[in-house]
Amino acid sequence: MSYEPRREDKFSFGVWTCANRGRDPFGEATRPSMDPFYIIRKLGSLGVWGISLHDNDLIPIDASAAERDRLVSEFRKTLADAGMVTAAATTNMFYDPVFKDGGFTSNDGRVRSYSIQKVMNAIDVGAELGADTFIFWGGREGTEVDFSKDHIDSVKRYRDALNFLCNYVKDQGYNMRFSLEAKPNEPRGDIYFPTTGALLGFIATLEYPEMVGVNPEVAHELMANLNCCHVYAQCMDAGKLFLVHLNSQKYARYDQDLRFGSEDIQGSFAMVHLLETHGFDGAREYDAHPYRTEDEAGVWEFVKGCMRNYLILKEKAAQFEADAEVRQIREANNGACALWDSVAGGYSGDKAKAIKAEDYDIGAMAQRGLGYERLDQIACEILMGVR
Ligand code: XLS
Ligand code: MG
Repeated sequence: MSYEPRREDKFSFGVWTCANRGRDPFGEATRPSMDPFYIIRKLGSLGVWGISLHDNDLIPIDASAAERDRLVSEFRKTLADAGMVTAAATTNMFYDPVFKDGGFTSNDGRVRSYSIQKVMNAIDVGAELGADTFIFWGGREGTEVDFSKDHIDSVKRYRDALNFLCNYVKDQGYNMRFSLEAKPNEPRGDIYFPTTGALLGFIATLEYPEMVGVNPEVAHELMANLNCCHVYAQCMDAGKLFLVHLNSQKYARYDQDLRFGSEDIQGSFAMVHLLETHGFDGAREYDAHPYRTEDEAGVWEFVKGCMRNYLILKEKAAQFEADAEVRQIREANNGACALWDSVAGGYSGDKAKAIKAEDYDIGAMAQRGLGYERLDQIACEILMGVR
């Protein structure tokens, strides 16, 4: 296999990932800036299907209306020429100092209403660029000082904001859904809705829950010490996995946003295996950035590496699924049971009686080894390239 990305692979990159100049809290930028149009053309030539963008990745926060219109139409044209799509749009509600204590959850009502204005404008841009998904990552929505906000008010304000914005989308007749992204901390000491599970609970309280899903990011889940593959699975079951933000992360650190597959190969394999074996059809979006050590050539190596690693792991997932020994181990463990089938078929009093009346030899049931040492070793050997 060539591992050459094709549009059908639905790989997408945030414009900000390639535009990242390597600035960090301790050091200046190490790369010159690249304009978004150049980034799109380059990504298109590398087989990328879509891009995502924050409003201010394209339009400066103080741009005039004419400047905004010019940039949006040039962006549209560049995308069309490159044969690409806008996978998602979002709002930058974290960079400008006005958001230093949050947008929707700021204590200042004028900051909250300015946030609604900024998001509505960004939604308009997203709609003009053909995005059907709009991301909300509330990086400044949180606290360092827990006595600085009424947290119940914060939840209510977040809900009021999202309800208002869902109504705005409907009112405009846009074909657009919202995707919420969790992160436990950074840049705030604590960010509201720190995990995807917290967001799923919150979504159920919104006015239009069917319009709202999630885009869990690998590094964010690992920062919260969670298993991202399990997170994806629960979201898929709930019909809420709108897109994924892929990257890699060393254990228990800050948000490193490393090239997908560069760390935790087995965890990355598990995610690709899940997405591919269950026919996930959303964008495989990379939200990561090149090492600070890289020049422009390194940026494109980073882009190619993210997609290539995914495709290699996809091939390995298919190999794992086709492996006769893997099948044997699974079959040996998949004990059929008519009583269980009756549970899955729904409750009845008679079924309850039958299950209660059954004699379970739990000693015998517990005795058999399950072969997971072997199963994991097979996965390791496939991943290490010797099987
Ligand atoms: C930051 C987030 C951010 C969102 C989009 O940690 O991942 O990049 O995905 O605003
Ligand atoms: Mg992200």
